[in-house]
Amino acid sequence: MLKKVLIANRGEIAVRVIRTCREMGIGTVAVYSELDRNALHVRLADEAYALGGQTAAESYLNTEAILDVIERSGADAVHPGYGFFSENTDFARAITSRGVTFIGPPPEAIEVMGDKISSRLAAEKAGVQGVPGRSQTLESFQEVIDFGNEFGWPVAIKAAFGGGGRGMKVVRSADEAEELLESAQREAQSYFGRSECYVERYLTWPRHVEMQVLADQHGNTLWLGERDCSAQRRHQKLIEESPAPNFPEKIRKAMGEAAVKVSKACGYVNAGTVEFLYQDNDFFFLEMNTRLQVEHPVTELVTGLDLVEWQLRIAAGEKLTFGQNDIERRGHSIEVRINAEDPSGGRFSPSPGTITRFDQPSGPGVRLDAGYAAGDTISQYYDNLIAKLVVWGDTREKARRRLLRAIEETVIEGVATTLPADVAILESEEFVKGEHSTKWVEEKLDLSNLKVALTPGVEVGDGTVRRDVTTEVNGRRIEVAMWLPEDAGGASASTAQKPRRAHHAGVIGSGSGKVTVPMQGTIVKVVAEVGQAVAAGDTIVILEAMKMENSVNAEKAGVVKQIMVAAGDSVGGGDVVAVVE
Ligand code: MV4
Repeated sequence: MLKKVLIANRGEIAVRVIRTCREMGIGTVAVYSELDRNALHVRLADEAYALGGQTAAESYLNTEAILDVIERSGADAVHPGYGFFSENTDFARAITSRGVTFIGPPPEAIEVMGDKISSRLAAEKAGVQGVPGRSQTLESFQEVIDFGNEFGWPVAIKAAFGGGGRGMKVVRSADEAEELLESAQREAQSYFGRSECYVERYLTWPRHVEMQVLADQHGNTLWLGERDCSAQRRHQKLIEESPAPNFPEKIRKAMGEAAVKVSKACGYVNAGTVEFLYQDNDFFFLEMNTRLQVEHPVTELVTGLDLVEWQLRIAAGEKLTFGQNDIERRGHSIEVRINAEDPSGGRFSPSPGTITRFDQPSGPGVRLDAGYAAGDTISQYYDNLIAKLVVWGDTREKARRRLLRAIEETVIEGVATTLPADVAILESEEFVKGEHSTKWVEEKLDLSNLKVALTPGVEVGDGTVRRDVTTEVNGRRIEVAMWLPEDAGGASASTAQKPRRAHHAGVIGSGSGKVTVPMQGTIVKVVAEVGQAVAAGDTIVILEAMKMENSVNAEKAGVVKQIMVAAGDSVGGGDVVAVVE
């Protein structure tokens, strides 16, 4: 077995890996950036080493610094978590050439699955269908037109070396083909450094269903069950569950077997996920994620397996001790992601800051995987996932109600969170019926009136901060919210007792007619037009920064007088991108 594992990651996934290592008696080595010197993953690890730097590139992506820590700590294996080095074959090869185990798949499998055309071909070779399409690079827009005329419109143009939905274009008719192919190639070049694109039939109302697999080094590959991740917004998953609702057992089995075939076709070892689009009782291979995923706990709760434990045992060369027929799936599990984002009006703007209070939910069937505790700061430099709240229930409806109960118990102050949006989704009729698709959150779910009380501890734009206080009037306990000057300090906050109902909230901008971007990044879309009347909160442009798309919104109502940027422009923090008067 492995003796000492270095976790080349931070936040909740580093904490997750450390926990299983401790249970297995394996030593843990944390690494940290300057901002994470006292982060939760650092506090929980046996040993921790500074990488220096603040941004991901300076710290968690600094190969030399991590190789140096491997050497100094004597770690015999590295768990990459997700993101960062998890799908980086140069890193994997660099450590294995030093005799250190990479807890993940062989680099060749990562490479086959890293490129959309080669992964489509690998799936096809294994007898698993992708969305009907052409597994070749497009040479001219005429090929798009010919394909649409043969298979029907709309069609999707995708970047061969892309991912995460970026650069995908939906072509509704032949006359759009030329312009959209050019724009897809341009975007592919700028995002991924390769302009090659290919064409597929576009599915209009698909669900995202993915299949978890485990493969050992001895040729045993098993499927564990699916996760439905259809509740997404701009390719950011919000809620995941297992099993998928309204999903026939026959299809589950066929999808599981397809996932095993795809895994074997690329020589896969360790934990992996095969993604499918599911529509009209048919499923199509989309891509394979060659890492542990954020939403892995829902599979753990229905199967009773510890996926990190199996990642470690497989990496150490152990055989799977169970077969396909031994895997039981019981009940239903749902996970919500708690991000430091303000979902007011459906905008999901980043809300970095210090968590001043964090009351964690507990009770039957509740699991919280957090990367932070009260007093910790969510930095603008990293992913803003604070925690994942995961529940188990014996039916989907019981799990859903349990999750709503657990969310009510959760109190996070100091930063706004996505919990109000999670509640809106969990309470919506479509989610209750399990009829939502990948486009439902963006196109159907109305979050514009999201009823958000303001989060205690978050400055609301006029210099005041909400503080909650409990009083007693005629012997009855009453909760009172007060808006006090920001500099009145947290003293009154500390006297606050937990509200009977948690308030999950957002921040409302006040304001100026100048629309500025909060941080450095790239404009990916200009949404508003000059001359357009906008309300406070309406999106003007979309900014991509730190791998996230952020809506940049009008702070006041008026008419858009000027727009200074175009899609593709780089901007710096504080730059004025539009004027509303
Ligand atoms: C599609 C599609 C419909 N038809 N391909 C978006 C992310 C990328 N990995 C693939 N994506 C899609 N590909 C065809 N032929 C719809 C999506 C899609 C989507 C897929 C999975 C999860 C969420 C999504 C949200 C919007 C679009």
